[in-house]
Amino acid sequence: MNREDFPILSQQVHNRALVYLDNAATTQKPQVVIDAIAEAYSHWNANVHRGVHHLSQVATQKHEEAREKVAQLIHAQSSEEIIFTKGTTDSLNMLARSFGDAMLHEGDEIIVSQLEHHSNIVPWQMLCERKKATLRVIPLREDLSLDTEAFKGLLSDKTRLVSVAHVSNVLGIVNPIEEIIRLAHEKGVPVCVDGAQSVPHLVMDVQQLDCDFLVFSAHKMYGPTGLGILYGKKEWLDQLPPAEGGGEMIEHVSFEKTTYNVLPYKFEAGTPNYVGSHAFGKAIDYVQEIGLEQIAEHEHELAKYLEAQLALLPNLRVYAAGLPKAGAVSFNVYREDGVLIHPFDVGVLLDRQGVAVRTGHHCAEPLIEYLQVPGTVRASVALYNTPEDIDAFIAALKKAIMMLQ
Ligand code: C6P
Repeated sequence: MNREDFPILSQQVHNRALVYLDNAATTQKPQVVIDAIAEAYSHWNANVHRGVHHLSQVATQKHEEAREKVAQLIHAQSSEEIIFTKGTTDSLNMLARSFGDAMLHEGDEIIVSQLEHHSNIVPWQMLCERKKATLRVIPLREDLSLDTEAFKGLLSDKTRLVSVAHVSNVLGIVNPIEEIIRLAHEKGVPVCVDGAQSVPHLVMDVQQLDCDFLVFSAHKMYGPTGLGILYGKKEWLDQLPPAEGGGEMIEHVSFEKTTYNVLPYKFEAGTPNYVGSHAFGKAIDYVQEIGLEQIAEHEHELAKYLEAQLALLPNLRVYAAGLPKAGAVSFNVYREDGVLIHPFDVGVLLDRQGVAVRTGHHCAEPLIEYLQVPGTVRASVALYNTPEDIDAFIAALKKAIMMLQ
């Protein structure tokens, strides 16, 4: 699917055609996105929301058009609900700071799950330390799905927020986020969805999902690095304080009293990444032209094929086998004598054959510890991957396993 639009993919790595299966870490960029960055700096670079001059007006218009595109992408009610950040991690830290300052008190609780990325653990942990609050953790069932019965038991009148990944970056599984949101809302608790691994692979509708917050990164969806989104329902964003102070986020400043700007600018201190937002807008146009549903279907078929091919190999464990997945599959291989082959060794031998995968703890140490392994090998797909990529990966993996016996 449109592989030729991505110039980086036509290169060789270690004299082999590149097979890029590390898309959950970051996706490659189509030429339209690369061109958008060059175009911005070549033709209309100027600071936004500050100048009456022509270039500043053009830059402001492009930045705000991109915000509209993001709002449409996730079906937000209005672009006021779209805050540009530096990435998922920044969005979560901002929310922890803003929500935490306003809403959390000693003895309160925040719920995350066992399979979260560090970015959806550490900011809440730091907040809990500041506020003398407690972090609660949704456990996993034996099949590695979230234990929603246990989640019901964790929800209490002390719970202030639930923050859970929609799709696990390690396991690739799609969590029962609708059920989590429904159960939390029954208790009047808001939910933040970490969409870093879901927005690129699923059709996202925040109004239908009814999540209170959604965070994701542009770079995992064919956009530039250094740009992310914090979506929040307007009624929440209106009542939350800004997380950071500076230019852009103010209405009026004096030493006696500063008043804040309207949404979404209240949460955007300093010069924003307007070149990044413009380029992300082009990435959104690009995926919408292909069709988000078609992309989701293509990736679903690829991930299914990948899992089925892995299942044919002996002495290999696919994690969360058979559960609904979006984008990523994690596994480990064992020697014939039952000893685990270190995922780094597998990763290095795959790289030598031109295949890029991620190995290690994937910034989700609590999950890896729970699995009682040093890490996993993770292959993750994007719209430009093909069944031939999977075949090349499996052939390279077979060779690697043979060498590591
Ligand atoms: N996961 C991976 O290889 P940033 O780095 O801010 O763009 O995204 C952080 C993040 C948060 N939540 C989830 C579910 C994620 O997958 C990630 C990023 C990459 O799995 C890089 S560690």
